[in-house]
Amino acid sequence: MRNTNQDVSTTIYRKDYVAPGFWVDTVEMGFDLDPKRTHVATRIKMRRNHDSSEKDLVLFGEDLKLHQLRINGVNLKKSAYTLTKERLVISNVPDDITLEIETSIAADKNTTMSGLYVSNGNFFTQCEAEGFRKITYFPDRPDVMATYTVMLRGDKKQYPVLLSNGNLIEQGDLGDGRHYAKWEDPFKKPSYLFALVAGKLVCQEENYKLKSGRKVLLQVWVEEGNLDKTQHAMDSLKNSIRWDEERFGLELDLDRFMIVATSDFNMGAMENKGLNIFNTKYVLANSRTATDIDYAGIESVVGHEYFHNWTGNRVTCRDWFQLSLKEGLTVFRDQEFSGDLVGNETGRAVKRIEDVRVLRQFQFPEDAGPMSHPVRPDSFVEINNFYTVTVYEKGSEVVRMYYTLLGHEGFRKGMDLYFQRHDGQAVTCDDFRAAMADANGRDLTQFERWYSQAGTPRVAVKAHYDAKAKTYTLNVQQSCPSTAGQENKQPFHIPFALGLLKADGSEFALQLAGAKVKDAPKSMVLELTDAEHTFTFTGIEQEPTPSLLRNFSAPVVLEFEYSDQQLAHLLAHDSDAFCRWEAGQRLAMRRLLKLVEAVQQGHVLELDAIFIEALRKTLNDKNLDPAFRELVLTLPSETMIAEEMTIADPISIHQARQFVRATLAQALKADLLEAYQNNLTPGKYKADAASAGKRALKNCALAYLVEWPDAATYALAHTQYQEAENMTDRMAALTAMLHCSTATDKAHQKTREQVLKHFYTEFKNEALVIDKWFTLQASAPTTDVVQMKSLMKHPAFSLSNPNRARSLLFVFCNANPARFHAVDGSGYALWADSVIALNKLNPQVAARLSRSLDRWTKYPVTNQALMKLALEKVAATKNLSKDVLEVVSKALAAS
Ligand code: B3K
Ligand code: ZN
Repeated sequence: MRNTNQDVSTTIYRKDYVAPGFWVDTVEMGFDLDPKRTHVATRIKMRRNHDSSEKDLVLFGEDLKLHQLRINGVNLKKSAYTLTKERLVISNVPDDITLEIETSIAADKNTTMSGLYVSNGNFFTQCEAEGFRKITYFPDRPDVMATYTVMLRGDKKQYPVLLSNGNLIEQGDLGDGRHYAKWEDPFKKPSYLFALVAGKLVCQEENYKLKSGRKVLLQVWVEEGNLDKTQHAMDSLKNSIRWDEERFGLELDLDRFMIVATSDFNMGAMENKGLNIFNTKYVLANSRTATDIDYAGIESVVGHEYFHNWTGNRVTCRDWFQLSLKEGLTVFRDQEFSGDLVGNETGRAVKRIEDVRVLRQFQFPEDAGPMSHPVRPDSFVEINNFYTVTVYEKGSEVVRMYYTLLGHEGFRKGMDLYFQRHDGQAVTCDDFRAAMADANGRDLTQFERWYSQAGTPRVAVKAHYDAKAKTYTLNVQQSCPSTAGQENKQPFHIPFALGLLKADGSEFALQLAGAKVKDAPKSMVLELTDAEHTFTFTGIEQEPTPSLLRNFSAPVVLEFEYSDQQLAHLLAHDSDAFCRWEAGQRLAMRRLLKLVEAVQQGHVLELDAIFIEALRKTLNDKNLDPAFRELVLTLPSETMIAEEMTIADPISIHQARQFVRATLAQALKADLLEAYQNNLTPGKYKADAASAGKRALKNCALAYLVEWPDAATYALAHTQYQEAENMTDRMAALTAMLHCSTATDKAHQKTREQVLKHFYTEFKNEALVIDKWFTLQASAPTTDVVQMKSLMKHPAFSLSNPNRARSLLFVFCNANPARFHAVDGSGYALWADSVIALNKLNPQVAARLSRSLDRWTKYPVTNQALMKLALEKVAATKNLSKDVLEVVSKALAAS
């Protein structure tokens, strides 16, 4: 690969960690806010860390104007320090110093949304991972923790609201049209948790009483006009506070907790101490503008950021390689929170299945692709590229495995010890593992491999039933494919949960040979530590159907040769909801893969009765939660099918999947209509799990029904669109009308154009709804590159707003595979041009988009060649950010 950009990026290795040369005790900052030139005066009290090998004072800084530099009151001459594009290094520094720095920032020119930036006239900051260095020179690394006092000064009219971390200790008028606010955060924190917000904002606030009786002030800040959309975020915050008290005994430590929403944000939200900054997508909701999925997303992200207050903020990461220490753990906590909040077992199971689906759809491909990395990476070029599904979602699975191995109480003991040992410290994943092990008297040495080895392990199971001896033997072998830089893998410590079903659907008591126990359980967790194990169960009167990897007890691929009958049996009876759902998915995947082959070979497509009847039974089973039935009825996505193939063929995959949908629609028409009618939710909109589950099943039925080319079912969707009283139903009807196989039929074209137009006009002032309008079209099977280009010219489209860019471009590249992978390469050309354009504006967002070609070696050779060309075009672009360069270089290295 010819790459002129290679020299600009340096790889940083975990093994090179050196403790900071200086500790910081206090930071005082003064901001004079002006979009063109914000002046920042910083006073830092520092002392030498005698245990460090770093003798110079190393400060990081980027895109800053340096005006003054003083040590202990004395101005430093230029010759006294070395200033490069990214660092300020001062030698021969005394052990105890007060460092004073004056810098200025052009926040209005900052399109990266990292550091201090302006959005819609208001100031925001984003400092994780390394944005604080765009505000002042600082030892901007997470192991340097200090207390902060912040003075904000700004124009009263432009910036009536001035917020920073911690508690407001003073505010007043400056007499010159400006005012000030002084904030003090009593807790030591790393610089990445610093935040300020200034501008025209309004808030919903509430005094809230903690379990201990202490009163705190909760605020949700938004732009004027959005106060009718903050209640759900506020409720979610209160639920989070209560949950963390009850489940983990963790109390909110500040007197005030603020959430601020902005429409310009690189990701979902940020856990700055006491001043969480959120993407509007995860704050604003009312029934008119937000769907059930949006409501659930808000609840989990509000929870996630709140839970960081302990897992991330009070105990933080020593270095960025330890990112999963806070992210994996906090995702686990938010998943548990959402599961607990539903309040019943099925609800928990539904949440679990949804989370596993995300892991498989996004993390498994990442683990098998060029960006594959361990949960605790060994190296990176740009840390922002490592806020990945591996660090977050697989990281959460790793935490969940402790939970499964140690049990509810054992896990809690481990958490308690972790906080007892490390409150106020910056620590490592090893410290967390040690707390879990020590609190439970367990040896978790081997468990470390979950942090150090990349790749998705395979667990292959073979069964043997001995009718005479009444024994059932499972031979279990684990392996892990090699990944970039890791050829040979050592066995993992895998919790492997299972049960054995009888023919009537009940379960055997599990008695392992040689270990007779009283009250043998019906479900047990085996611990796999070797490459191969054999387990024999006794007293098994008839050949059982094994229910394996219950509740998805480890992030692995399970290989077992199930017969269709066994799968249908599990789908009908398994007491483990995950395995029950999984059986349906296996039945579907098996057929989908065969059908893709049939499409490729031009054979007749057929769907068998076993599958159709199994789904009919589930659909009609009133004892099952509607939300669960919807999950079973949803076929594996096109991306999941592609991952199961050696060479993915997106167009055939799409055809095969659509064929299954249309055939099911035809065979189950009466059942689907009945499910539709039985799951209506008349009356006032309620976002609770039970109502959302009903809507999900009803709308899933509708999406199937419109697959059947029949004027009546199309009219059903149209009527639902017109009469919908909430966004969930409205959006579902619109999606059904636009995404069904018959969407190309001339017959309904006018109706479709009308509804799209109506939707736009109705919601043109609701940015988050207009994002949906773009998403709907970007993911429609009828939208090709030509239409994409015209959508990109729409006046409402903007590349510089991350939400908008994601709603159109990312969706097309990631969620419309049959069109994106068009054989002429037009999708790839659009991708390359967009990555290049975004790179100039916002490298973090550009790097995310550049991940869309990760799996390029999996496609037919003609596609591969075109994808490679597109990747090379991006790689050769002048002034390419290290963010994008790292991703495309790794992709190209996979050839
Ligand atoms: N910690 C932030 C993510 C920051 C991403 C920086 N590129 C949000 C979260 O995980 O809660
Ligand atoms: Zn997080």
